[in-house]
Amino acid sequence: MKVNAHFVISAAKPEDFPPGRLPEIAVVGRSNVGKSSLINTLVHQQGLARTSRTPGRTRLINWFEVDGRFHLVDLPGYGYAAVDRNMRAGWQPLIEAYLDKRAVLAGVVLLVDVRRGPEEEELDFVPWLEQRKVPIVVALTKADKLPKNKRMLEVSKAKKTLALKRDPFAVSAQTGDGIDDLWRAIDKLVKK
Ligand SMILES: Nc1nc2c(ncn2[C@@H]2O[C@H](COP(=O)(O)OP(=O)(O)O)[C@@H](O)[C@H]2O)c(=O)[nH]1
Ligand SMILES: [Mg+2]
Repeated sequence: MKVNAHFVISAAKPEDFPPGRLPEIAVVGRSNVGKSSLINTLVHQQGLARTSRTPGRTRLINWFEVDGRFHLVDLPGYGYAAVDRNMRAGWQPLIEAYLDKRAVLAGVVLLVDVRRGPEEEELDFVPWLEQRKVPIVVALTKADKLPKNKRMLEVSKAKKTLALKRDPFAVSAQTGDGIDDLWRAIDKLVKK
């Protein structure tokens, strides 16, 4: 499947958010969970979203246009910097400002490291989004790090912990596992 994607703009504060021209799918998760890598793999363009071995590097929101149809939005990671620690839900004000006010937001892809499973931030985050009627798709990242049987166990554990209606996806940006299924889910959100 050929995907056309390009970088649109970055913003460090709400005043700099671009006008909402297309539906947006926001990719959210802890620093280093694999947000940028997943975006690159989804659009088959390594190096589009910058990836880093050093957690907490991306402090900006980045917009990527996909097939002239929607925007994938790479949000800053939460749960790493010391400044986050005292914040109630642990995600940063910029993320909250975006998610709370974005009229074109079609859904959130919440990423959780398959080896860590959902933690306090995600337990807060899911109901926070549900309250705002934002559709959520949960994906467990770095699935290549676990054998298939352990992955499936983590999938059902995460579903239960986060009280999800459907199974989260187990995905790997490295092997491409689960990427097609995640694409279909994103596509549905965009078309809604
Ligand atoms: N094994 C494996 N490593 C991954 C995968 N996705 C990301 N990583 C690694 O995890 C680190 C953080 O990835 P990045 O995409 O920058 O995370 P972000 O901070 O959430 O944007 C990098 O070293 C990536 O190479 C994956 O699917 N499998
Ligand atoms: Mg990143």
